[in-house]
Parts: sequence; structure tokens; C-alpha cells
Amino acid sequence: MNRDGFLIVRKFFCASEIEQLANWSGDLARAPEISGRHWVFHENSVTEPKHRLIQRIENFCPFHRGFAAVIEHGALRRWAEALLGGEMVLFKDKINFKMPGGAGFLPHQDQQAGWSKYAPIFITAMVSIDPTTPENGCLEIAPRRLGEGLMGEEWTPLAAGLVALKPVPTEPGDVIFFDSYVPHASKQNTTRAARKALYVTFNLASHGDLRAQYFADKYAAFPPDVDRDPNGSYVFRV
Ligand SMILES: O=C(O)CCC(=O)C(=O)O
Repeated sequence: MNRDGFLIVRKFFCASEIEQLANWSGDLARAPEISGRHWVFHENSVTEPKHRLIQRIENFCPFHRGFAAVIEHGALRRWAEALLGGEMVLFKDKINFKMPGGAGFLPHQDQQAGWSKYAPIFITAMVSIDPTTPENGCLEIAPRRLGEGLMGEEWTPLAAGLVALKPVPTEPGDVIFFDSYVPHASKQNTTRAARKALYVTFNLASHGDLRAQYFADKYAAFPPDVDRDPNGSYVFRV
């Protein structure tokens, strides 16, 4: 982790635990979209632009006891604490669905998404719910010493070619821990199956309990689809 800024832990969760996470993700995706509940975002398919796809769900721990127990009180947090060396609290909870035709992500460091306003470093655990492969848009990562700093401007993806990214395929149950300065990207999903991945981000408790402020700020600029003004303009940047 210190040398590369990320660590892959294979088979972190067993098959039955992953089946449960997959079922819970499906429950959230099928639940009615209601203002004040978990946040659902859609995107246009890259291959069939008129087709709307579920892209991701965020902010679900307050509304889902099972996820909250696994995320806030389980082994992910303990591992993050061991890796960063201090008590951790949840900052952000998200499931990226990456449905068939779902878009990829340009190279970026998570810290570029305005996170320095909240804390100087975070650690994210990506939990592979489905297999992730180069074809369905697995994470592509460039190693970077733990916490080594920003390589580009905030709110702007990294310049093409700045980092040498390598695909990191995973099986269901594998977890990739990475700090918020590790450059990463992913490609679109060109397969016929969803590529669901849970992303759980923690910060050191010594930096404060920042989750509520983060989601309040995000709501103001980038609310969930159900709360959007049809005439508003919402641009995803990083
Ligand atoms: O899920 C992916 O393909 C990449 C997600 C990502 O890079 C992000 O949400 O910052």
C-alpha cells in the first residue's frame, strides 16, 4: 500500500456474502426513487444513446441496515484503519452499476473531486460484486506512493498519457483498497452483463465526521435524478 497506493485482497468476501451484496444492490435499484431516500443516478447508454441506464446509487447506508452493518462496522473499515493507521469513519457509499453500454471514467485521482475541502486523504475499498474485466470496464490503476499528492487540477480529469494505467481485473469478493491520490480510470462496458462494484470511502476520524457535509454539498451541485430541475444543468466533471 505504501509503495503503490493500492492493495488487492483476493476473496475478501465469500460467495454467500457477495450474493447478499448483489441482492441488496438489486433491491436498491428496484426500489421506488423517492426524494429524501438513497440517491439514484442514470446515464445514457454509450452504444444506444436513447437508452437510459441506471449508472449508480449513492448515500444508501442511512436507509439500508444490511449495507450499513457491512460498510460501517465490518472488516472493510478495519482493513482501512490498518492500512492508513488510525480510526476511520465512513465518508461516502456508492454502487457503480456499469450496465451493458454503461460509460467508463476518464483518468483521475479521487482527491481531484474537491475532496481536499474535507480531508487531506481518504481510502476507498472497491468491492467486486460482479467479475470485472477489461471488456466490462474494470478499474485501471497507476501505482503512486501513498498520499503523494495531486497530479492535475481539481475538477479536471488527468491529461491523457500522463500516467501508465494497467487493468486490474477482479472476481466477485475481491477488494481493491486505494488511496485518494491513486490515478485510475475505466472503460465502458462492452459486454451483455452488468458490472456492479461497491465503492466505500473512509477518512481518518481525526479529520472529522464529514459524510453529512459532503452529501449536502453534493446535493446542492449534483442532486439525484429524482430531485433535478428539468431545466437545470448538471455536469459531471470528475
Ligand atoms: O467504476 C468504475 O468503473 C470507476 C469508478 C471511478 O473511477 C470513480 O467513481 O471514481
